[in-house]
Amino acid sequence: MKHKKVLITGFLPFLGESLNPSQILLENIKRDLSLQDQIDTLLLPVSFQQAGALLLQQLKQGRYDVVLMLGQAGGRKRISLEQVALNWIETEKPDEDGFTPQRGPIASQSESAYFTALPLPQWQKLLEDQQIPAEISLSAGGYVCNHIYFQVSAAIHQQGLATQACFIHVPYLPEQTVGKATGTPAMELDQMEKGIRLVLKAAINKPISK
Ligand code: PCA
Repeated sequence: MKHKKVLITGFLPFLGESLNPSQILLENIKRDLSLQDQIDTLLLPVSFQQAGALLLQQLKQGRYDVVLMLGQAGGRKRISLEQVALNWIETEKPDEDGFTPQRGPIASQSESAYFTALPLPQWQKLLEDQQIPAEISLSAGGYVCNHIYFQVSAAIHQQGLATQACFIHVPYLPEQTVGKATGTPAMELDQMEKGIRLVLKAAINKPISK
């Protein structure tokens, strides 16, 4: 059986946080020698201008069957498998370049949205069977994560770069909730990592159908 080649991305910390769980997950997975031949990793800045450009550059260099993008969604309780990449920016918060883009479409000539073709219900079940809280989410937000998800999805559909993509948001780590409102949800790193590895394994082992 031919294995798939997967590109996994994560983000640096943003908006005053001292860490980003997606960066830690990426670094832990990168250290796993058993995955060396099947994955490439790319850490991205939380920048509207740079993140998508860096990612598209990487997609032009390698041949990837699947792109898994990881990011933090503070306030969420579960690992969120993002179904939709929306052609829209909506944020009042600046990125790490200090840039706050205006509300509006990302690419006015493109589709309004792209839906991932990856089997999110199967992935959700895979995680829930291991008692890892997971959900299918219909919005990756209006900030940098959705921005790269849309750019990658558009590149897949318009230029044939890579084959399939999915964005996965993870909650805060417990230490990030210190100083935030009581009851701010979080997930332990071990549980997050187990979940992401399950998805990664499913993405890698799925035989190439064409
Ligand atoms: N989360 C942000 C950007 C970087 C990250 O980890 C988002 O959800 O857009």
